Amino acid sequence: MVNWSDSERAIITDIFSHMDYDDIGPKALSRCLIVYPWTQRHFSGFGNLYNAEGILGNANVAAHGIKVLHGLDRGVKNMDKIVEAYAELSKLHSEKLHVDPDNFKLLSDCITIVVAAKMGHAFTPEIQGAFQKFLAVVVSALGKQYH
Ligand code: HNI
Repeated sequence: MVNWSDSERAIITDIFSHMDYDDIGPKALSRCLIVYPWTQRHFSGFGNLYNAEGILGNANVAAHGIKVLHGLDRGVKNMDKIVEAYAELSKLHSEKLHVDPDNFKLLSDCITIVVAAKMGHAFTPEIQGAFQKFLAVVVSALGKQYH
């Protein structure tokens, strides 16, 4: 089990209570698809992913980015049982979607970068540490049903 300090809990709760899902979600997913183009293979039904401009203007990518970012809410609400909270999503990504679990880390790094860009100087090392720890625990949980 992961131990969370009071300050880590407070930081995570605070970041998500101010999260602009509709802005961060699309930016993070589109960045992932542009920076790591092999991740595009899972979204062939989403329409125009031909270049960065197409990806950034793609409404399906934007909507899915919001959905994925909201997928972190269950972790925020269940910080002491994150593995259980992600069991179903892990199974879905493994058995049905066949997403390589290495890609979870890539997307989580894109989420960090976009949140950092938005927060600017307020994204202190302490906040980065708590946020990336949270994402690492979610990424690990998402990989748990792979075998
Ligand atoms: Ni992911 C569907 C959450 C990473 C490809 N994904 C979802 C859904 C959630 C979700 C929530 C919706 C499930 C449902 O409808 O029941 N995905 C997350 C989270 C992460 C993540 C929290 C990591 C932080 N997913 C990824 C990555 C890829 C990915 C890295 C591929 C590179 N996800 C998918 C695909 C779907 C999906 C594909 C189904 C899309 C659709 O609607 O067709």
